[in-house]
Amino acid sequence: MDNILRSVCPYDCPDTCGLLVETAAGKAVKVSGDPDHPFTKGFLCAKMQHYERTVHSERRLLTPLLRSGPKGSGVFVPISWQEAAGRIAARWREIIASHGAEAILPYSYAGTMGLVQRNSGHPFFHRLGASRLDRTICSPAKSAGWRAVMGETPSIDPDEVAKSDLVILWGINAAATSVHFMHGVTEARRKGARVWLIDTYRTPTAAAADSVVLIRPGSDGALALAIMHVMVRDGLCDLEFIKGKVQGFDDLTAKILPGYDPETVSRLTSVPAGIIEELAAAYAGAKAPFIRLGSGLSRYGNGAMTVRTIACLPALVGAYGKSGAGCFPDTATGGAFAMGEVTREDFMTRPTRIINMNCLGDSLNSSAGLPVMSLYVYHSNPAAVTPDQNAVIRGLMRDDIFTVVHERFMTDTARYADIVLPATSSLEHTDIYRAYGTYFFQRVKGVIPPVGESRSNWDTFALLAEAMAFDEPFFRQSADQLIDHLLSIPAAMRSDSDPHRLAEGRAVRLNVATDVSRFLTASGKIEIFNPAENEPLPRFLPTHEEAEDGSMRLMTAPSRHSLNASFYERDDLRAKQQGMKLLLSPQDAARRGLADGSMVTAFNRLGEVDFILEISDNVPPGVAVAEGVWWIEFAPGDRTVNALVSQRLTDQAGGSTFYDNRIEVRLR
Ligand SMILES: Nc1nc2c(c(=O)[nH]1)N[C@H]1C(S)=C(S)[C@@H](COP(=O)(O)OP(=O)(O)OC[C@H]3O[C@@H](n4cnc5c(=O)[nH]c(N)nc54)[C@H](O)[C@@H]3O)O[C@H]1N2
Ligand SMILES: Nc1nc2c(c(=O)[nH]1)N[C@H]1C(S)=C(S)[C@@H](COP(=O)(O)OP(=O)(O)OC[C@H]3O[C@@H](n4cnc5c(=O)[nH]c(N)nc54)[C@H](O)[C@@H]3O)O[C@H]1N2
Ligand code: SF4
Ligand SMILES: [Mo]
Repeated sequence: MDNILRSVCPYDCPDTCGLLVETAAGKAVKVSGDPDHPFTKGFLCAKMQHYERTVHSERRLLTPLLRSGPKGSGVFVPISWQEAAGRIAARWREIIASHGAEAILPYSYAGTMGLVQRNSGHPFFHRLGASRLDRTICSPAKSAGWRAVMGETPSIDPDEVAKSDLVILWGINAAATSVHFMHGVTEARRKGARVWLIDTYRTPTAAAADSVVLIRPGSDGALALAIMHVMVRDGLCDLEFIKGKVQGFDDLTAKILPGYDPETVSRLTSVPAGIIEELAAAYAGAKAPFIRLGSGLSRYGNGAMTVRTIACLPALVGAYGKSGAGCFPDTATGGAFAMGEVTREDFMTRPTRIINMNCLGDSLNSSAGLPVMSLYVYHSNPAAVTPDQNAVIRGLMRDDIFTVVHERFMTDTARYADIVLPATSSLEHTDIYRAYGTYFFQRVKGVIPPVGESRSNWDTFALLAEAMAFDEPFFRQSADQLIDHLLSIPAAMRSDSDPHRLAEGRAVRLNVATDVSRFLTASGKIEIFNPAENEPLPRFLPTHEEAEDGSMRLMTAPSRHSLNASFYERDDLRAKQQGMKLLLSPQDAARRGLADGSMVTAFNRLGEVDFILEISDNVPPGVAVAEGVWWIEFAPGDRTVNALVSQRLTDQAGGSTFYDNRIEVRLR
């Protein structure tokens, strides 16, 4: 054994676990959790316990590839990096001459969360003058809804949950997506806290809850208003806190809440009125009520408004500012690093057009305006993860669009590329990582050499910059030089950070004032009434799919054994998912004469997808569940879940609406 080195989990997960990697002969042989990490404490989720199997998978791409068969056939020949870069530059010069640089579209998201590797395309494409991508696939509506009430107020510390006596896990499958947060929940429960879960089906997190409330998809805003209705009706609000620190309580009480009595809301939400009463009494009666807000409920046509409404709840009981109480959406640590030094918007000579990433399908197929003539995909897998898979694949099939994909694996997207470039894994490159579910950051170097001829995002853009003859010295620095530069710019959040721990690759705490007693809003108060919003008061808005036509709302939920479309390269983790399944309630299956284990086709106006049917008591009537974002290669048919998801956006911030779709199901 050579060495045990520190690293960090690069995936899009709030925890950002510290890793210890054992290496031997230039390979990673064992990956374990770093016990020195103050939040993740040496425990890794099931996905990362054998990360070395991902890093050294037989499926890793080892050389650049040039397409030699028809688009999508997956037939390629190896070429050198110099040839690949030369071909890309030559084709882009032609496109720039004939259509202008805005005909080139970058597409990236969160294959790696490292601040430099993740953003290393920004300076390049700004300098090129390419179209810009609005990166709104995850949960911008959640942020918008939160900001409408709380402004820039920092989140509380997630560790506070351990001191709570009533925890609501709201629209979050935390047992899959926030495993370390669950340690705090378990601790609170051990001390007597009661845990409520509010979801649309019984997820694996239900096992950790005392009460599970199954709610009609997209109706959580109405539930929050009913809880407030009961608290006002029964005189359970903290009027002193409200008087000093809340704006708009009287307006809400007079104009909005009367319409949301438990009986009315029971019809909107399918939650029995008695449960609404019980939840309201428990919430108002708790000493330290803590809401952990997931993203699921924000991915609807009314998603921002739903989050905004829930964010008002703690204000009514004075929970913000109390130990162990409040509402935790994510941490906001944007001020920790001067990211403009990485993204370099100043390299743009004029503002270029912006394309919403959720609408990639329409953008690639549109004949109106300037067409997309080239797509450059890096650390994202749009053929799998993006809404409206059929439209995306139709676009990727176009012979007139020149597609380059920089990837670790031959993904659904890479299969359609003209040129595929091999990417390093996080163990092979340097970066700096900032968690979004805790207040830590960590700088790590590559612990093994690049596998095959793979190159990091940063090094690839350096090569492309050279091929495009960009003469800015910026493109000739190393990723480490840029990280050194970032760290040399002082920031209040890093004023206490220990340079020795940082140099050793250990997690370092950001110094954020998490005692929420000052509110960073325009009024300085919590803004239930926010005059800057189109709707100055929260109310219940409909989703895109309110029609009750007997079809089912499709939950495109996360799986414990994958992360978006990542980890499908792993035979061991795929096996744990036991095939690409659709979960239906016994009632919905019976009504359609469908037996457990049969092959079914789910369909709507956008597409058809084959699944293995599982009849499950965990799913209520009117809901269908498809966990995980499978690769087409392993699907029972030729499409996966996002062929059933539309490109429609959220009420604010242009977010995805993954959960706001209906399907019907028949025997295949
Ligand atoms: N294992 C694993 N971990 C992950 C991921 C993964 O795919 N797998 N993805 C990562 C990423 S990118 C993200 S953004 C986070 C997301 O983490 P979460 O916030 O946990 O996930 P969501 O996909 O937003 O969905 C959470 C839950 O919301 C429920 N839900 C859907 N609609 C509604 C509704 O109308 N009301 C209520 N109350 N609940 C609803 C879903 O059934 C689901 O159980 O997780 C990250 N971590
Ligand atoms: N049905 C359904 N669809 C979803 C979701 C869902 O829960 N259900 N979740 C949605 C959400 S919340 C999100 S955030 C998006 C996520 O969408 P993406 O960010 O596209 O997520 P991944 O599927 O993880 O794809 C990332 C790809 O990056 C590659 N990669 C990893 N590291 C590197 C690197 O350093 N360099 C390069 N060049 N490549 C690298 C990986 O091999 C992987 O194929 O998906 C969305 N789509
Ligand atoms: S995916 Fe999340 S829980 Fe799993 S190792 Fe990575 S950061 Fe930790
Ligand atoms: Mo996400």
